[in-house]
Amino acid sequence: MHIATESDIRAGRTADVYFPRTATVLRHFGIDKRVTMEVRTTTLPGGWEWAVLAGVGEVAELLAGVGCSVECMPEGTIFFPGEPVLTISGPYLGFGVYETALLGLLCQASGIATKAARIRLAAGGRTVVSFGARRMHPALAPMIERSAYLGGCDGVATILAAEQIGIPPSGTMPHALVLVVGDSVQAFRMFDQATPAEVPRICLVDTLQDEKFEALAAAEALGDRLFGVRLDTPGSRRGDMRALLREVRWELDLRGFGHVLLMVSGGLDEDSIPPLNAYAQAYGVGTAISNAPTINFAADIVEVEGRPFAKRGKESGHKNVLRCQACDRREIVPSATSPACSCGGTGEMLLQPLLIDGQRVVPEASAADIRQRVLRQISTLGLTR
Ligand code: PCP
Repeated sequence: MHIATESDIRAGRTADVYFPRTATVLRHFGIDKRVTMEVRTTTLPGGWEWAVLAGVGEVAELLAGVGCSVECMPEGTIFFPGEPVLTISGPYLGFGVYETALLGLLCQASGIATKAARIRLAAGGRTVVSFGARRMHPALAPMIERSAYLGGCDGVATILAAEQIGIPPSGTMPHALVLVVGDSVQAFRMFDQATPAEVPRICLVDTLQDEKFEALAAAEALGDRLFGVRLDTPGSRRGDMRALLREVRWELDLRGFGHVLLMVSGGLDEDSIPPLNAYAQAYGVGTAISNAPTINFAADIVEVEGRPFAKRGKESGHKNVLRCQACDRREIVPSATSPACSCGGTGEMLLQPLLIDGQRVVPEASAADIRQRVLRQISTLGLTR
């Protein structure tokens, strides 16, 4: 397969070639200087005003044992354009070759987590399941689905990702089951009979007949055991998805199947979800999350041998982000600043030590805790899409 192994990455074999060439030049002339490198982005894709930092755990793994020190916002922190999210200090030759890899780890995971958080906001309290592993290289499925979960998805579809997160995988049934069995109701019954009891019975009701009649047939076949129906209505049949859901809801309720939830999937994104919220209780979102825009973080040297020094267009100096606990103001400050706000309130520095001389100094939080951190900030900061 066309994938790099962990040892390829650690050996610098996924680096842009100019980094190892730079190391060769510096070594040839016996130059190695202590630098501070800063990771930040000045803009976010699609006019986003905020983003979710993800990929930190993998950066810590990548740089563990490398003789550098890292300060970082905790994984799951909401950040804004211009704010440094991570700084690395140490001899350049120790970590410079990892620039490509560490940016890739942060850029993709943060883009996915941010998109998932935006979908979370669009869906309100309704269930959102990550369905997008199939759109990406399978080697990335655990990272993609973990990032989706951190951003606020309630569940993930693939087995290994769920296992690594520590939650059961979420799934309903594919069209393949109905087609191979050859009849919807028979497939619903077989699914019910042969699937472990702990799996919620959610029948896919768009394969062969109209969604309303398949939903009613599923409800009549499974009765109280039917947890929900999923509408993955093909694009060619989507006249008015909201009206279709309203009709299915009405017909189920009329016959005493009010307990059956409606799940929608297929081509959903943050703008197509809110109109469906009146009737849908769950969404499966694929491409919009797994193919989220990447966050274009840059890594720039801002200090050399303890002196502020940066390229044109970049503020020099080792920095941090001060957030005031009293007035909530955020300010980019020199890292040596005392954590006090001009309002008189106590501030906290958002970038905290992650690695000191290559040793991790804070344990990795669980995916569930990071996800809660994201959801808490979205609420306390009053973030909107
Ligand atoms: C879902 C649906 C979407 C897939 C998931 C991801 O698959 O068909 O195409 O959604 P996206 O459009 O947001 O990327 P199933 O209905 O389970 O697919 P299948 O036809 O394989 O049964």
